Amino acid sequence: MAVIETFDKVQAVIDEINGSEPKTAADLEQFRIQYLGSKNVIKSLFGLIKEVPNEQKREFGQLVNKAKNTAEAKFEVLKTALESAADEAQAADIDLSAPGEPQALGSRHPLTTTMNRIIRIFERIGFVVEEGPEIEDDWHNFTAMNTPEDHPARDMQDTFYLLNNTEMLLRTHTSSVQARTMTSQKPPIRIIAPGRVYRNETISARSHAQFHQVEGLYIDENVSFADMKQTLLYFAKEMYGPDKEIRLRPSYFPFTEPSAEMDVYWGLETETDYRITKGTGWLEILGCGMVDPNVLENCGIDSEKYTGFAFGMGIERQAMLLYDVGDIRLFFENDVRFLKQFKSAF
Ligand code: 2NM
Repeated sequence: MAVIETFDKVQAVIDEINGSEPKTAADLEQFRIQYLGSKNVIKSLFGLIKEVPNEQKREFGQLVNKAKNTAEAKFEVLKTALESAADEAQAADIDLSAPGEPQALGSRHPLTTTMNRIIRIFERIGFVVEEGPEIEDDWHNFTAMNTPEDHPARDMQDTFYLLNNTEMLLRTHTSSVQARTMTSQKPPIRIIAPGRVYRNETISARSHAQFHQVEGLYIDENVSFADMKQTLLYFAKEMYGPDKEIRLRPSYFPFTEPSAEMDVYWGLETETDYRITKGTGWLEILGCGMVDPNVLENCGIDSEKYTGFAFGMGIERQAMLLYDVGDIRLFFENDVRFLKQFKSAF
């Protein structure tokens, strides 16, 4: 082949590249295979260099490189043009005046919103949330809590033990979280422990084998029963209204001494008020007391130096009162017809 023809051949390929006008993605792919693919035309042009005299090899190489660069640049331009054409075509299909797609927003579970309300009230006066495992050991759930070996709560009838390890159980209260905190932190301790607990109960409209609790604990030097009373009065007013009154009645828990039940004055205006307060106007809300020195010592806290108060409340009962829910089982069935009635934001 004459040298001049070799140069012409390269120039012809360059002209061909410049002249080609792929219209579709398939055309563009053809173009790519032909000029940029692994067996492309330009590679074969490089092969012709052996037919070019030495003094012209440099010029020839430059021309083939030009072919290569032209192909690459053209490919990029064509690709971008095809892509934006595709975008435009798609955009033309969109009706900008059409209403938006509805986003199905879920709602929080009423037990969650009730717990969150309680948490916020205590957070505002310096309590912090602590959490712990639902599968707990006997020590954190019972022994640390001063619960005697023969206490009925320890009975298989009342507590779910793990079949393969009877040292382990489903926690019956979140006091186990308090035990974990007392053994791992130094006073002052000011915590609330919200969470799910389990008791081996027959399931009915009024009781369930799983329920939720918020417990609280405050340990420091000179914490008194009066501190407890004021803290719980503040809680009752925040939770149920600023005009609310409370009363404490003596009670018993293994982990507190003295112990009390707290009632909130609910009123006696409606028939429902009569029913839920059994005609007294007073509603039992929580249990409380001064932490028994044995509990402090069990958890490694000097009971000569520190005192504390603790309280615990069930969430389901409060949610049933707040939202007028008549059957505790509704909380655990996850029926959307029930759940979607609650649209609270927190
Ligand atoms: C209640 C009632 C009274 C309580 C006690 C403790 C701890 F860890 F300090 F011993 N935590 N929670 C307590 C006290 C719980 O629930 C009805």
